[in-house]
Amino acid sequence: CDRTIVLNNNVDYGTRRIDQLPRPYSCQVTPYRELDFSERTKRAAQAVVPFFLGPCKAIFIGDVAIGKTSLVNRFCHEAFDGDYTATIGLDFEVERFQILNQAYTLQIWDTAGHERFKCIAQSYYRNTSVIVTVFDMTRPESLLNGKRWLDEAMRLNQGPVLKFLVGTKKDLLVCTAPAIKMAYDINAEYWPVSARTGENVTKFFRRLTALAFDHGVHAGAASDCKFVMDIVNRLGQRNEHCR
Ligand SMILES: Nc1nc2c(ncn2[C@@H]2O[C@H](COP(=O)(O)OP(=O)(O)OP(=O)(O)O)[C@@H](O)[C@H]2O)c(=O)[nH]1
Ligand SMILES: [Mg+2]
Repeated sequence: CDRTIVLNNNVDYGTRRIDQLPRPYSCQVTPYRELDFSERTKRAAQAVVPFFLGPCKAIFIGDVAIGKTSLVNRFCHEAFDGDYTATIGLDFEVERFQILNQAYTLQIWDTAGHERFKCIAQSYYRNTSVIVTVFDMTRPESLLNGKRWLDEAMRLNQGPVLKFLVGTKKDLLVCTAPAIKMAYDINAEYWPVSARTGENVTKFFRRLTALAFDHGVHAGAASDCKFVMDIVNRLGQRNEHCR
């Protein structure tokens, strides 16, 4: 049903249901230009037997104290804390979505930005579907460092990954032009967000998850990929016969 559920902790679980591919922040600053879920994804989602797509692993990387944990907490718990508590090594959250009526799990790997924890955090970089490079819009050096964080994460991932560049602290907004240029350079989709006000946070996570779902089905990256593809092919054949 389309009912929006607001639980005591204020999380709007209605936002975990996705029926259409959410839009990017700007159509100009994204390498992902599709306007809707692919036909293959839609067909697979309509199958009588629900399919199982493995969880999406999304890692959040970037300098220390730029707002990675705050961004995750705003989405997962509708909470914001003005005080800074460094992440030790890595934090982990799981969010369950319903996309085109299919269950889909987003794993959020929130890494520590502190050099001291780099080895621990990097050991979790592998086998990721989504890399979110985060920077602080009020600290230009964190944008430049973002490229280095991304290169390191890409080095440990051979398969295709979705890339996002997220600028935090939009409520303290400064110029976004360098970030847009960087997003082009690294071929990532750009999102400016504020964990303090919540601006763009839910939109960003919905977009990330829906794109990962679409690409997951499309690339046949499902853990039981053959099963999904069988359904897709069978449906395709049935449609051919119907014509
Ligand atoms: N004004 C404002 N402050 C923010 C925002 N997001 C985070 N902060 C503040 O920035 C500081 C650092 O936030 P964290 O989310 O802990 O940063 P982090 O990137 O997780 O830091 P590490 O875990 O050490 O890597 C905290 O004091 C937050 O309150 C935002 O959107 N607006
Ligand atoms: Mg943190």
